[in-house]
Amino acid sequence: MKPDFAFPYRLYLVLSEADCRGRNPLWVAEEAILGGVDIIQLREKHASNDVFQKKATQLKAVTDRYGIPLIINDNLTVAMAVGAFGIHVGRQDIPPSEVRNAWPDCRLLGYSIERLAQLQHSETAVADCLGVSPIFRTATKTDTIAEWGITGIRQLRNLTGKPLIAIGRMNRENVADAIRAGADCVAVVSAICATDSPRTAATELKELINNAI
Ligand code: TZP
Ligand code: MG
Repeated sequence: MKPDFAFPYRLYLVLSEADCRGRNPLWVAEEAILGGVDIIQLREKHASNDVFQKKATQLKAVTDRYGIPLIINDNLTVAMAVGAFGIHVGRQDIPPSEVRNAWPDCRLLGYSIERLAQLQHSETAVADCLGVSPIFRTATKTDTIAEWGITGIRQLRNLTGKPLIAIGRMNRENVADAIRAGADCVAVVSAICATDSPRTAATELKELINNAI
């Protein structure tokens, strides 16, 4: 199916301080933006609300400067408090319908899809876009169910008009395949955060994505 709307983001950075090799995540974010990242999600699994909100406020100052949307992972309180662009939730988090009720101003509501049956759930219908999670097993997130693989993207593309975000060990070797299979966007952690030059990494990924469209 064709996507319900033209998803305006191609390269999506998922940022956690722990994945930045001791470097300042704000520096990583800015370098990644300068390299071509279109959208950034802050994902801080172990931070308290206060710490998460402080990091989100600091990051929003950077993303605002470049007109880049900031998405908050899981935490609705933080997302609303900092005036984020949106939120990304998974099956163990606050359901998308509750996000909509509590936060009508949310401009991008992402939901992770981990198995095919989830496509039929009413909560999936509420989301603006779907994280296809994971495309490949990754050390960055180990509590995943099964790999979709590139064929999984193709399968989902045939079944839903929701914009699809491919995530999970996406890198220079496979981003073009994901786009050609029907992903609208590719999300990465390590392929940008764990490299010596996040800016160069983002530039290379963006070029590969653009050439595959
Ligand atoms: N959700 C599914 S896989 C993943 C998330 C947050 C981590 C992706 O990290 P990497 O390093 O790009 O494989
Ligand atoms: Mg989650």
